Amino acid sequence: MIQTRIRHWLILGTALLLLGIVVVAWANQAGSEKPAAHQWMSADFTVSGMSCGGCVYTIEQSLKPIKGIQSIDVDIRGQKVSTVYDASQLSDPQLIAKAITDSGYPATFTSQDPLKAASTPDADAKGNNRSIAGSCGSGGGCSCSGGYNYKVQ
Ligand SMILES: [Cu+2]
Repeated sequence: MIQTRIRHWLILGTALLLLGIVVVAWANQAGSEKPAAHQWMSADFTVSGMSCGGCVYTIEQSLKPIKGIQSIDVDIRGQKVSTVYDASQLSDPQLIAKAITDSGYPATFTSQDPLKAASTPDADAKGNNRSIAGSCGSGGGCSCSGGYNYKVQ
């Protein structure tokens, strides 16, 4: 009677152990699938009409829905927007220019370059930090100093 119960527990224990091994093996396999490699590019745009933090915010919002954009730098004084994007997700930087233009600031795509390995977001993840904080202080109640940078979440 007791021996039968012990045997039941042994069988149940063995079954659970096997199940556990199968689950762990499956999880390892699922985890080893590599995501597509990033192709980080920087692209610059000439943008007219930007004058304050509100303009920066509007442009930010217009670019957020675009998949593959990693970061945006807005240079209000220079009337320039620089972006870092992943070309494996976003093939045409003209889409960025179009989104900025559609938000009310006529934008022209000027140039793009592959990012050097040391300055890619992938490198950031390994500890190479880039500045992502917005800086302010142009006076006149404006919340920007002509430069603003943020990382797309
Ligand atoms: Cu503004």
